[in-house]
Amino acid sequence: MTPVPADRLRVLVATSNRGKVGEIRALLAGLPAEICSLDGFPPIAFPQEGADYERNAVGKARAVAEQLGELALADDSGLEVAALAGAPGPFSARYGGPDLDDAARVDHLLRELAGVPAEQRDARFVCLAALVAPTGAVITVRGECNGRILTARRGVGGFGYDPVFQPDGYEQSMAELSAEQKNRVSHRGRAFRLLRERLLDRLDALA
Ligand code: ITT
Repeated sequence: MTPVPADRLRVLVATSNRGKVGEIRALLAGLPAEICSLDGFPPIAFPQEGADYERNAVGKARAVAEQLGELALADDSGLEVAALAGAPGPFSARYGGPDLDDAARVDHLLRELAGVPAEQRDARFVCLAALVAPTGAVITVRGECNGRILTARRGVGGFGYDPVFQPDGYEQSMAELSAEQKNRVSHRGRAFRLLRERLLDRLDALA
């Protein structure tokens, strides 16, 4: 582990999703904090995820904070599709079955929405981010991004459901946006801009 200068915080990101780590690093760039993935740290026992984004995010971050004794950050996110009564929501990572990859989950979503007309394809991404300190202190923030589900993939950027999600106000899919454009509009971008403000307010207390 790299030693951290005394004036910098180290924050471990409690996720196994590489797409998220890259976005979170960019979103927290410039803070006096080193943002680390869990690579190279001992394995963590995470709690089972359920139907509540906040509980899931806090559970993931708390597991790392308690087991490694470090400041930990987690993101629980999901895609809520109006025509599916808000599904898959917090179960987005397991939509269609536990063994599918991102591409197969997108295929499953497109099949489920086959024949649903454009005006009924509204959806939103939700991101709940939680920062948990080894002392037990918790900060949570939430961000949302409204849009609609396309009928076919477009673009190769981002990850997960990005190729079939078109954010409101854009002609492109989320996967056709640059990383900077996605961060400006995305659920994660919105949540982490709030987290950044809250962190800056409390840096002294957390250090
Ligand atoms: P961790 O729990 O290890 O962080 P995960 O991928 O299982 O990783 P979640 O439980 O939060 O994460 O599940 C989120 C699901 O929603 C997952 O399938 C993602 O691919 C998808 N998702 C989240 N944010 C997304 C984004 O910005 N663009 C596209 N899909 C996204």
